[in-house]
Amino acid sequence: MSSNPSAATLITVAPTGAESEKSIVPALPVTLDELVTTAKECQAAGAAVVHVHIRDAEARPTLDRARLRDTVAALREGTDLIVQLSTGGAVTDSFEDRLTVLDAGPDACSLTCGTVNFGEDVFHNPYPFIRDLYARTQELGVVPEFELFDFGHIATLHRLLASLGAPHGGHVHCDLVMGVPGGMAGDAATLTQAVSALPEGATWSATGIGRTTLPVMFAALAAGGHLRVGMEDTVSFARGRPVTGNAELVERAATLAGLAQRPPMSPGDARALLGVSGRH
Ligand code: KMH
Ligand code: ZN
Repeated sequence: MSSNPSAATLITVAPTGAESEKSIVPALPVTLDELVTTAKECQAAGAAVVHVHIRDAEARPTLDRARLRDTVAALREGTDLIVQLSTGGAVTDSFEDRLTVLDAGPDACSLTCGTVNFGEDVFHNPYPFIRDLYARTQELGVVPEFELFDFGHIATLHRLLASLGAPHGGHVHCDLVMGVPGGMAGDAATLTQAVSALPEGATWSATGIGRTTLPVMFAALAAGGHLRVGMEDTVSFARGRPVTGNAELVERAATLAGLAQRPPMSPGDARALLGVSGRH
């Protein structure tokens, strides 16, 4: 068991994602200004990490390198948040483009540990790609967060660590992404089982997609874990009530963490926990 209950709760905000459309979800931050504004608000509300997907001028998901670099620079300029770029991108992105995300010089990146059905789509992560991406994080000094959508992904994480060793920074931090149609269920029993299978000494956060958001958040707090929230994962605040902005999702997580006597962790403490050193 690797729950390592911490005195504080690391809150990651995933403000945009690659799936929701701006025309359908007007509150979704898609421009650089919108992203930086939401990131500042989320930091003030208790977030320590921002998990970043970017959009192009037409609000479509993109992995454009110059845009990624500008985004990293703007988030650093405007916030103290740990900047974690998504290497998952959209289901349509090539492996090559997903590898080059790291060239934008983020503090951290997501690293999904296996293929998963993703609604009507497939999110492809074959082992050779996972291995190459992980090796590149080690070369470039980027701290990975291991995204685990299903139990096989946990087995792959063990395999990866056994063959390539510890991540940059020396600490293993995972994110259980629960409730994706095709991945593990978003409920307390599944969370407990997944946590018990994580590598010894790992820390973890959890996020529940859509209507599993609240059950997963309560279960994660009860089990001593950290939290990820944001409009990448849910666009409803409550039944029939759309999210008005990412900050209210962070505020709710911070309130619940406070009630659990594990208030939000500062970005500085999060850097120490995750092994994120200086900025590139
Ligand atoms: N957009 C999903 C296909 C990640 O950011 O690393 C993948 C995803 C995971 O969001
Ligand atoms: Zn993502």
